[in-house]
Amino acid sequence: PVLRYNSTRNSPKAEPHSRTMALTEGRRCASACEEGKARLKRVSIEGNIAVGKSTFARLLQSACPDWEVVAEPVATWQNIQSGASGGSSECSVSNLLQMMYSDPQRWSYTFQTHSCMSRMRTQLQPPEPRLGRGQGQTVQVYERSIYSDRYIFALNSLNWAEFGHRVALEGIIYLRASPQTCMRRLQIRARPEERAVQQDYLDKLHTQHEKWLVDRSTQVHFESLRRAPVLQLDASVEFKSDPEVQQDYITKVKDFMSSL
Ligand code: UDP
Ligand code: D5M
Ligand code: MG
Repeated sequence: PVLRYNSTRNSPKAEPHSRTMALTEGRRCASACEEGKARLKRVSIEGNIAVGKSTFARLLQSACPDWEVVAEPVATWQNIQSGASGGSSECSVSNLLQMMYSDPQRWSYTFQTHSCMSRMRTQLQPPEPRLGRGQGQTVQVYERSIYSDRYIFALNSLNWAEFGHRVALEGIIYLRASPQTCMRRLQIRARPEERAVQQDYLDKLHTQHEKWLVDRSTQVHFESLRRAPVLQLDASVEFKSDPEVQQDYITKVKDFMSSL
């Protein structure tokens, strides 16, 4: 199941914090939801590990309850259930995130395939009927996308041609911060699986983000993605605890969404 930040049918395996984010329905997303163009807008939030994507996604969902903000399914990667086999009714649970960090040579490919398929499922999921519909606009915001798997982590190449426009993005929000800031936040968050993450790994991922979303020098295989506008937000500031910055960023996202 897709993990939504304010869904009434949220998965029990959503990250604990995402489950606590039931939000007040009924508030409206003034500029974008009411004045935007009449169509589906799909945008992803991209950025390095621990830059603050989930934190920002929650803020966005609170400010725009009509939008569908979808969490990265990390909690499901930490709880992969393999079904019963050979007549046994037992079902085992594995932490694929842990396995990938502990033995990348053995598990990276499996992890890439799995994470990419789970994101694909998310992006192919039709929008939930929400308040904003009927007002002429439906907005879906994903925490990362299938393109992060491809252009940031793995350059892995599933044959996506067959999905074409069904997984297209109209825009990208790039939360940009130095890899040193991300390392500091990663340590604050202290996920056990990420204890072995080194600074140079975050440096490399930062370079990949910059090439893809700032220099735009990554060779991108999809015409629509090459043209997708990027909204850059400075995530090096402590937006989590600064309501003024939050307000400014939410306004920027709404304006960006209206422009798409
Ligand atoms: N964080 C912070 N200040 C900020 C944004 C995030 O201290 O302005 C912290 C947040 O509370 C968490 C860590 O940084 O402990 C990583 O944030 P998050 O899980 O949102 O990052 P993601 O990996 O989703 O990008
Ligand atoms: O990212 C979630 C965690 O999952 C973080 O440790 C990075 C890892 N991740 C996500 N996608 C991939 C791919 N495709 N390959 C390798 N590792 C991946 P966070 O930034 O914390 O939300
Ligand atoms: Mg996250």
